Amino acid sequence: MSETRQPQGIHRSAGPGAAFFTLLVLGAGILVGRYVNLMPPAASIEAAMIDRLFSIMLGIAFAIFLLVEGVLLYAVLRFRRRKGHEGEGLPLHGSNRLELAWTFIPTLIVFWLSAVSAQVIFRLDVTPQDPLRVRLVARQFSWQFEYPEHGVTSPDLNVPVGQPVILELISTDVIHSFWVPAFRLKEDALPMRETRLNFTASAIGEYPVVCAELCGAGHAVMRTRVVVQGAEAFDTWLAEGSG
Ligand SMILES: [Cu+2]
Repeated sequence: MSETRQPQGIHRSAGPGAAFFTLLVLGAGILVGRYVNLMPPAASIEAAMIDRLFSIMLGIAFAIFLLVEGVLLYAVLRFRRRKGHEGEGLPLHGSNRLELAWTFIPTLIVFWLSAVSAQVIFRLDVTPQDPLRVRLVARQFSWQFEYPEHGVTSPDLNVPVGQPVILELISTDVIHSFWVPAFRLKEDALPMRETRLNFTASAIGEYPVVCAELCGAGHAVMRTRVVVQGAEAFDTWLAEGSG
């Protein structure tokens, strides 16, 4: 029994068990990234690239979770105190190879994810052609959407499907955050400084708008909706609102 606790036994190379475990971790990460979907159905053109990025991150996070918890469980079971063993455990002093690996590989992953994320951010920031301009005034605890070119004001956001929208956000008091889960988009509304959000709705329907920044006692009820309509229905809505 005691030979399994010799120091030289610790440094033997990883066997087929480790190879199988590595494959399991990678496979599970790929499956989770590919098939687990935590968000509501997408309703904007921008959603596809954000979902892709999120899936990659979820897959990597799940693989790392399995790896860490798996190694932890293995260590707990394999190196537990056994009957008849008294006294201290083995005097182990780490492994340079292992420490280099768990420093270098996550660093590479983080740099790569930063680069991919930056790409998405830059693509979201491109000013679209022929946009509909909507101004959003956020206050404790409501949203107000203004269509300055049409003299219309509304408590919910109405947009035509397929047409790019530039939303210009401002707050009259504290910081709020305009979030449409179905669009996968979120932008802060700040006092004193205008922010901007570009999007194109891709599916007709109604989608919740949530304030995602704790902004006071009524924060939880600071909700409204986005109504995405066909071009004609939207024009009718505008005409009724301005009339
Ligand atoms: Cu708010």
